[in-house]
Amino acid sequence: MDTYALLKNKIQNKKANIGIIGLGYVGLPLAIAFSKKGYLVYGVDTNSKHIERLNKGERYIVDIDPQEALSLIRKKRFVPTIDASVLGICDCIIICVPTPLRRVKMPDVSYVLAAAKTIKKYLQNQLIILESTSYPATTREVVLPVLRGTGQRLEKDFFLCFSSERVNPADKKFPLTKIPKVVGGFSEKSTELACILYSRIINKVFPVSSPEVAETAKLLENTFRLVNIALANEFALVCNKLGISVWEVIEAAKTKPFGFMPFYPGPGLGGHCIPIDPLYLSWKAKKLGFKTKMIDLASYINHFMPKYVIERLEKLLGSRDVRLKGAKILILGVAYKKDVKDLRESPAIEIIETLQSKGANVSFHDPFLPYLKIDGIDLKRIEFSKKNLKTFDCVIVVTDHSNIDYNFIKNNARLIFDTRNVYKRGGENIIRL
Ligand code: SAJ
Repeated sequence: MDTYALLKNKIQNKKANIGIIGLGYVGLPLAIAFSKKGYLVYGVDTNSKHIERLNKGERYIVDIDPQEALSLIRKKRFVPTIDASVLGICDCIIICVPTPLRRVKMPDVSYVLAAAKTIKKYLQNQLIILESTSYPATTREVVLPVLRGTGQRLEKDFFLCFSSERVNPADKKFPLTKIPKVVGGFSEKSTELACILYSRIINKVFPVSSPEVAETAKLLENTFRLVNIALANEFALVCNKLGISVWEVIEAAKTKPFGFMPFYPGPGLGGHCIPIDPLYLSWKAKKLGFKTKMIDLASYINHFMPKYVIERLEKLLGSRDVRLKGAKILILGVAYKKDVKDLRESPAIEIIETLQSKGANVSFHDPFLPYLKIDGIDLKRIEFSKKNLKTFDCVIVVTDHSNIDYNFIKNNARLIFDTRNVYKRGGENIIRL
C-alpha cells in the first residue's frame, strides 16, 4: 500500500496520529476538536507555560474550556508537550504558528520556517498542512524547499497543503466546527487527504486548486474587513463635519436588504489579523511589481483613528475650558475588541500613550485586564464608583465590552466620549464618534 493509500486509510479510520505545532488561538481549538473526535493528538508548543497551564486545567485561550482540555489530556487523547520528537509518530502535522509583521512592515515567516525545519527532522510518509496566515506562495517558497531537503518526494513520500485558519475570537455563534474550511494542496491527492481529515471535525470543506489560491482567499477575507472598516471610519470623519450621526447613517443604510454589509467606525483597528494580514498581500504584490493602493490607503485611515479620537477629545475638553494637560481621563476598555482580553495592536495603547505624553492623567478600566504593562505604560485597573467617576474630566469608551454597567457610568460621569456607540440613544453628557 503506497503512502497515499496508507494515510487515507488511517485518516478515515481515525487511526492517524495528529501533530499540531503551536497551541494558540488557532492550534489549541483544532487539537481539542480532533481529540474529541477520537484522534490521538500531540500538541507541540515551545512555550512551556502553555503546557503547564493545560496540564493544570487553566485557561489561556478565550474560546477553550480548560476542563475539557484537561479531561482529554487525562484520557491520553491529547498530549501537549514541548518535545517536538513526538512529530515522528504523527501521520498528519498542522502548523499553527504566528506570522507577525516585522517593524518595517515586512512579513516575518521565521516561525513558519522554524516549524518546517522541525518537521524536516521527522518527515516520513506524512501529510503536512500550513494554517498560519501568510503571503501567497509561502507554502511553496518557504515550507516545501525545507521538506524537499530530506530527499523525500512531494506527493509520493509526503503530502503538503495550505488551509487557512478562520477563527473569530469570542464569537460563540461560529465555533471552529461550524466555519467552512478552505483547503489547497499541491495535487489532488494532497487536497483530498486534507479534506478527509478536516471533514471529520468541520461540517463544510472547500477544496481549491493550489495552496496559493487558499492563501490568497484568506487574505481577501481579511483585506475585505480592513478596507470596509476604513470606509466606515472615513464616513465617521465626514459625518462629524456634516454634523450628523454616522451611527444613524449606518443604521439607515443597513435597511438595504441586498448589496450592503454594515461595518462600524471605531477608535482604530486592532488584533493580530486584520491590521496585519493585508500587508502580507501588499508586500508580495510589490515584490511582483504591483503596488496595491486600497490596502495602503485603508491602513492609513485606520491608523489615523487614535489620533482623531485625541483631536476630538481636545476639542470636547476645550469647549468646557478644560486643558488636556492635567485633565483626568478614564479609558473604558483597552483590549483590541469587545469581550476579548487580547491587547495586540489595540488602539487603546496609542490613545493612552498620546494622552500621557500630552500631560493628561490617565486611568483605565477593563474587566478582562487587571493591569496594563506595555510600551512604557504601567497602570493598574481602577474600579469605578459613584465617587471617583465624578472626578474624571472625560470617560472614553474605547472597547465596548458587554460586562460593563454603562448606565451606572452614564448616571455618574460628567462627560463621556463614546467611540463605539454603546450609548445608542446618546445623552446630554455623551458625545459619540
Ligand atoms: N472593528 C471595527 N469596526 C468593525 C469591525 C471591527 O472597528 O466594523 C475593529 C475591531 O474593534 C478590532 C478590529 O477591527 O479592533 C478587528 O476586528 P475583527 O473582529 O475583524 O478581527 P479579529 O482579528 O478578532 O477576527 C478576525 C475575524 N473576524 C471576523 O470575521 C468578524 C476574521 O476576520 C478572521 O477569521 C480572523 O480575524 C483571523 O483569524 O484572521
